[in-house]
Amino acid sequence: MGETTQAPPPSTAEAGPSTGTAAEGSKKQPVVIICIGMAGSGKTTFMQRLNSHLHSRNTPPYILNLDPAVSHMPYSANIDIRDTVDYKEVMKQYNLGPNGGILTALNLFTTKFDQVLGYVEKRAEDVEYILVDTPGQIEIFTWSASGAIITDAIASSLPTVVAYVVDTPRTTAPATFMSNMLYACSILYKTRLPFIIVFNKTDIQPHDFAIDWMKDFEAYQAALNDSGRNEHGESSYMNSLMSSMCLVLEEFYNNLRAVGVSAMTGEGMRGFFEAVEEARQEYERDYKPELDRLASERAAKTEADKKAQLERLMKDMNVSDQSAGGSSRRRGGGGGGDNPFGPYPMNEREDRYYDEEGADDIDEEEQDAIRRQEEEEEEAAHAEELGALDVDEPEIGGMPRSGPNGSRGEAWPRPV
Ligand SMILES: Nc1nc2c(ncn2[C@@H]2O[C@H](COP(=O)(O)OP(=O)(O)OP(=O)(O)O)[C@@H](O)[C@H]2O)c(=O)[nH]1
Ligand SMILES: [Mg+2]
Repeated sequence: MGETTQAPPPSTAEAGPSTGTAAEGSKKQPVVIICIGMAGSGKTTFMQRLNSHLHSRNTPPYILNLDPAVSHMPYSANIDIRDTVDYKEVMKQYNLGPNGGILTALNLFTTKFDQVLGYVEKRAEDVEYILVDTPGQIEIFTWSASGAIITDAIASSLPTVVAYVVDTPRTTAPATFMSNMLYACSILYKTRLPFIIVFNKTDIQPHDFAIDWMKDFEAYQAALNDSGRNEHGESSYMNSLMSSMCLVLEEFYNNLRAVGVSAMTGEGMRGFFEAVEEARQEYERDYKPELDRLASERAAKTEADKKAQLERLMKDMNVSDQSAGGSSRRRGGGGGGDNPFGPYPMNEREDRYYDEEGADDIDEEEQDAIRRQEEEEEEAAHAEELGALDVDEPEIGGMPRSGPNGSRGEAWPRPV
C-alpha cells in the first residue's frame, strides 16, 4: 500500500545519522506535521498511514498524541497525553462534560509542555518528521489557549506545517464545502503557519470537484445554483452568502496547497510529502524570518528595559553622568570606568557631603564628623603606603576601622 516515494530529497536521509560533524546548517531540522480536522475526518487514520509510510522508508517519525479521548490508537505514540492525564478522571473531579474534560485535560498537559518540547528537541537530531494528532473536537485545539500555546511553542522551535484533514465524501455539498474552507481559513490566519489541505477518503470520493471549486469560482457558482434553488427556482439567502464568501476566499485559496489522499489505502502519500517539502520551504522563507524578527525585537526591548532601569537607579542615587563629570569634587580620582555608579569608588559615595554647593546644607556637627572621618582616611591611606595596614589594628570604640570589604560606609555610622 505505502507506495515507494522519495518525496523529500535523499540528502535528508544521508544527512541524518551520518553527519556527526555538526557542520552548521547541513543537518535539516525535522518537520512537524500537526494534523487538525473535524471530528471523524480521519486524522488518526491519516497519522497511522503517515507512520507506516515513513517506516517503509526507514525514517520512522516521532509521534505526539494530544487527543486525551482517543480509545483506540492504531500506532504507538512517543508522547501520549493519556499517559499524563486521564480525561475521565478530570471530568469527575472538575464536574465537567466530555468536551470540558478534554479541554481541561489539554490545559493541564499544556502546563508541562515545556518538558514535552524538551523531549521533542532532543529527538530532533534523529528524526525527519514529527507527527502530532489533535483532539477530535477541532475547536478544542484551534480555539483554545492551550492549542495556541502548543502550536506556537512547537512552531518557534522547529519547522511546522498544519495538515488540515477534510472528510471529502462529506464535503460534496457546496455549503459544507464552504464551511470547511472557512474553518480552514480561520486556522490558517490564526496560526499563520504553512498550510496543506488534505482531502481524505479519496477511495470513496475523489477530490477533483473540490480542487475545481477552489480554483474556479464559476464552477462553484454552478454547483451552488444546482443545489440551492427553492421550489420557485430562486436562489436562497444561504446561496447568495456562499457565493459572496467564495469570492472572499479567493485570496485564501492562493495561499495554500491542497492534496487528495486516502488514509485507508495510502493513495496520495507522495503528493502529500511533496506538499510538506514545499511547506517547509515556505516556513524557512516567510515564517522563520518573522519569528527571528520578533525574537530580536523582544531581546532589544529587554535590553532597553535594563538600560532604563539602570538609568533610573543612577538618577535615584543622584549620580547622573552630567553631575559626575561637571561638578568640582575634592577628589576627582577613583576610576569611574567600571563602576556602574559613576566615576567615584562606591566607598567614597559620602564625598558628596563635601560638594561646595552642598556644604551649606550640612550643619557644623555633621561637618566635624565628616572631617574626622576624612582625617582617619588620610591616615589609613598613608599607612597603606607604608604597608602598615597589613597589621591587625585594634578596634576603636567597638567599631572596626574598616568593614569586611574595606568599605567606609560599613566602618562608620552615618553622621546624624
Ligand atoms: N474509506 C475511508 N475511511 C477512512 C479513511 N480515513 C479514515 N477513515 C474512517 O473514518 C473514521 C474516522 O477516522 P479517524 O481516523 O478515527 O478520524 P479522526 O479524525 O481521528 O476522529 P476523531 O479523532 O474522533 O475526531 C474511521 O471509521 C476510519 O476508518 C479513508 O481514507 N478512507
Ligand atoms: Mg482521532
